[in-house]
Amino acid sequence: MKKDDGKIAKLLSIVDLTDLEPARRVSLIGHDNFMERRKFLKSLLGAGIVIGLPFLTSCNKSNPVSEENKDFPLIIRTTPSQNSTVLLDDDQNVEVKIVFDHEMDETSMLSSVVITPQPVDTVHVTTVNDPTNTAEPCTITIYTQNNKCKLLYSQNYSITVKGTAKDKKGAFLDGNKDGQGGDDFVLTFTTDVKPVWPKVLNTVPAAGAMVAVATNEMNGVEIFYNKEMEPNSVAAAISISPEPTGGHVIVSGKTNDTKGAYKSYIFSPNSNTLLITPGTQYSVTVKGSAKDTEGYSLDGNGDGVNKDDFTFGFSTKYLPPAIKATIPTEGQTVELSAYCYPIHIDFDREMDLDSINSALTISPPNTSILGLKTRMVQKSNVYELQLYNEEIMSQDHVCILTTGAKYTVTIKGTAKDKHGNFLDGNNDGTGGDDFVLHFSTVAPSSCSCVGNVCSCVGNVCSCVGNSCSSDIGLGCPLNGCSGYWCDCQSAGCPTYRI
Ligand SMILES: [Ca+2]
Ligand SMILES: [Ca+2]
Ligand SMILES: [Ca+2]
Repeated sequence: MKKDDGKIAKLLSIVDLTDLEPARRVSLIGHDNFMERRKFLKSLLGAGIVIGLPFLTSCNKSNPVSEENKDFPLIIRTTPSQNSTVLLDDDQNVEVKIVFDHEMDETSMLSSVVITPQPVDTVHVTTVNDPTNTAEPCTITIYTQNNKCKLLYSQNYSITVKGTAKDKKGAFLDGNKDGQGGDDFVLTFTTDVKPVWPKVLNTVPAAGAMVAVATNEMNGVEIFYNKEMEPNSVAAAISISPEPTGGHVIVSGKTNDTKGAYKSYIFSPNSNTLLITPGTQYSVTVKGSAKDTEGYSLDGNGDGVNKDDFTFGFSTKYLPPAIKATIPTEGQTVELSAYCYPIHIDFDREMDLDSINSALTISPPNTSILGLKTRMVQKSNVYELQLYNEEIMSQDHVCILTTGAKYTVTIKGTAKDKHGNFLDGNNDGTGGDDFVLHFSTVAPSSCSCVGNVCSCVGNVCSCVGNSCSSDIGLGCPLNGCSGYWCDCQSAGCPTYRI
């Protein structure tokens, strides 16, 4: 090192070093051994010996370091960048880092960094020197906790690194990059307005709703949000208790649903519905850890502070089984041209057939020698109770209905579904009462016959001899119909009947 030019080494104090080992007796005077002295003094401090340090003063106050240190440290990069607008994260935090082109003195850095307005929490500064990283040998982190700085929304911040910050060699910061050290660097940035937290707008079923089901399944649970949610965080945040039968699956995303733009849907695996147990109170929670696609956490209770849970509950119960439709319809007059006629009663769910058979009466009674039979057939959205005599004759018709009669079919309220719920015969929402169906029968209006061939227009008719007759009480004796009832469909006398 050169001798100082215009600089004066000033010794403030000294201790008697004669008790130390000769090798460690190093002169405390003179610049040539300055670095060696620093090392030595450090060891003295480590040994509990307190001494005064010499410091350098300058005749030229604008250039407070020795001229051999013209290589003043510069700030080469900042996070946030200069004059930027900063989005604070979920915790109102932002990462603040300042990168220097020199290794910097940690101690000087502690007193050189000032942030205004002052954050609510205590500000810390950590200096990390990395001599192996020649591009960015020193980075300081300014933080309040977890390496991030908690700031306020909608504020103009400035972070000053004073010109008193110095590098490892003692050269002071050239904050304004004019080639001279000892002046401040100022980073200014603005924090953005408070973000809109994600929250739950509504749910289906609604909170506190009673869900009445015909079976052990209901539509999946829908949760609608004000913002698009990040599916994985939402899936991890949603729970339903008790666990639905066979577990549950959650999907989240955009929707065309008029109920909301963004939703989560909870349903059962291998189903679009949710398998539940009627008579159960369910609770659904979306934890505050659910995040939107911007990374902001849920404001579950909607109070403007995020990171709290949303919870709602609903109950389930069985609806009593109900009848959705019948053939014939209530009060219908049936043109009984075919001797037989279908009687169908559609239930909203599968019924216990034994209980129906015990509860079923038809008046006047069916007198077919084949006896009256019943069965339940699953259709698209109903279970159809079919009354019939003999399947091979006519798929599902009840025969020997009398023309000109008034029929009454009754199913008592003792009929029940597979879960033991009694029939709601009068469809008032409460089970245990009778269902009654009335209809009348009349003879067919007309049909025509050519030779032995019956042809009917609009109606099905029976044939007697060579003529068509509406008298279904007689047989068709000719042309293979002898002894049998027959009816003609679109043409001919095609179907035998016992
Ligand atoms: Ca400068
Ligand atoms: Ca909240
Ligand atoms: Ca009822």
